Amino acid sequence: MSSETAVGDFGLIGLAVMGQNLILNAADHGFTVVAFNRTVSKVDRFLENEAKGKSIVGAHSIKEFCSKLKKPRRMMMLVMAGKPVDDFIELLLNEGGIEEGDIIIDGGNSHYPDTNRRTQYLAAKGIRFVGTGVSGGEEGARYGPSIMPGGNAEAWPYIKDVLQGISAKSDGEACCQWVGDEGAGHYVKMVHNGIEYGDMQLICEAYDIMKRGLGLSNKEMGDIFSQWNKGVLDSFLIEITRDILYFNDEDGSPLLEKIMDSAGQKGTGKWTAINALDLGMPVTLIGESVFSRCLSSLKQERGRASKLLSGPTPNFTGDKQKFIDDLEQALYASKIISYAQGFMLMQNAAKEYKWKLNKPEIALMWRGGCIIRSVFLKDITTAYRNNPELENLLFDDFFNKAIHNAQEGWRNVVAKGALWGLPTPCFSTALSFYDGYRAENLPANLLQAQRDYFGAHTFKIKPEFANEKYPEGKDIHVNWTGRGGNVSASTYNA
Ligand code: NBP
Repeated sequence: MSSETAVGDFGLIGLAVMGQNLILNAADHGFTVVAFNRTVSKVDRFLENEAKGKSIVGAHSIKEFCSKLKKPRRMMMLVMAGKPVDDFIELLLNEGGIEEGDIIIDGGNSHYPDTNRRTQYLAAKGIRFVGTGVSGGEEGARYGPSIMPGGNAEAWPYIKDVLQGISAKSDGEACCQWVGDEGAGHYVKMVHNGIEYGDMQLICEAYDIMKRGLGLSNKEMGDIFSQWNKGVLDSFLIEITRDILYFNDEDGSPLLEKIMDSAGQKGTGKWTAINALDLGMPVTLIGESVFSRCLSSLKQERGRASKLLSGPTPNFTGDKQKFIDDLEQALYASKIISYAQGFMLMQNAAKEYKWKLNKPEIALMWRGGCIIRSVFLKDITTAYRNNPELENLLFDDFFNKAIHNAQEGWRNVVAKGALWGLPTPCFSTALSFYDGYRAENLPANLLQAQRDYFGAHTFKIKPEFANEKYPEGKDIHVNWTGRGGNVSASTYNA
């Protein structure tokens, strides 16, 4: 095909909900987009309908797709994560005729180790690979998602105009910045999704307490979420929860109460929790939010357990409005903990994987376009802009004060949940983390003693008790019973 046909500024493979909307978004921003899809009939359907009259051209083969793109080619895939991404890479290499310097962007929810592998594989062939998180669902893709690109940094100057052009803006700043090397973009998107799991579960716990603990109607709960959306909790997820609570079915009753209480998941929350375990980071809130979905999915078994296992019945007395204010504080404080944990994880991953992550920019990228967008992320951006080396979000003055002020209400809610027999896994784990994190002394001394008692796993002595018998910094084993030997196990941490 002649070079006159190379009209495309940007190519997109994958015409499902995300791909189609991102193409329309890019066309609105003045880019000529070339569209392709595995099932080619979808290309024509798209061109005849949504894409009609726009600067969008179709391709019916991968060769045609590549030939219609200006060089260096800028191509994005929005296909199901996993094998389809590898298959398309091979097609582009073997049949598309892509060349050195061309750029392939994977915008799907790929697992970051796959992105590490693909970046290296393609770099060896002179192809620049970028793995980017895209968040915001259908509407975000159409009008401005949060975009988190990472991978081969050489690609960034060539794709910055397109990605920042189509991304959401927050206070005039693009919610799209270069995240870091290899799988860093997909890693940050994974943590974003984990945090999204946590935010959603926290809201569900507040709903449960209002419904079963306070006996509020859906309209009353909708009014409360509407109120909360004007304060510190102002966010997309609080806003849609308000709308869901107000939504009535045709028979006039709330649709929400007809929906099966068994949650699904597509894996990104689980990946975050597994990675936190691998890195030894106490990201407890995301972990609990994943387990909460698992527990909910045991619907049949829970039905049987509800008839066999006893517990208290919620019985609220006192000032309802005061308790609702406490609940708002519990949600706010737990959310602060969740984000603090998420940033602890990313900070550690950056160290472990030797990425240079830009924390203020990450918070900025999440401020608009994505599912966890909120006013609160502006405060996180400010905290990290004030001090990019901030050891922990909780050490920032603003958040330190915020969590201090929220404590009384937070503790009251967790205590009432326990007394009423209502589960609050994320409120509770957030509070336990907070109390553990701020404790200079934890009972891990006993744990170490137990480990040494039964397995000769050794312990270290507190510096103030060090002496000749118990030297400071050394691995010590004691013969606790007089029966064991003096040989200790080798010391390593898994
Ligand atoms: P889907 O995740 O439903 O994927 C559909 C696309 O993948 C279609 O183009 C389909 O082609 C293609 N595909 C499949 Br399925 N199997 C294939 C295979 N074996 N080989 C080649 N192509 C294959 O689409 P989506 O919901 O638009 O999401 C796209 C990506 O963006 C995913 O990775 C998703 O996780 C991520 N994401 C989605 C959202 C969201 O809100 N939906 C948000 C953020 C990120 P076909 O038409 O021929 O079947």
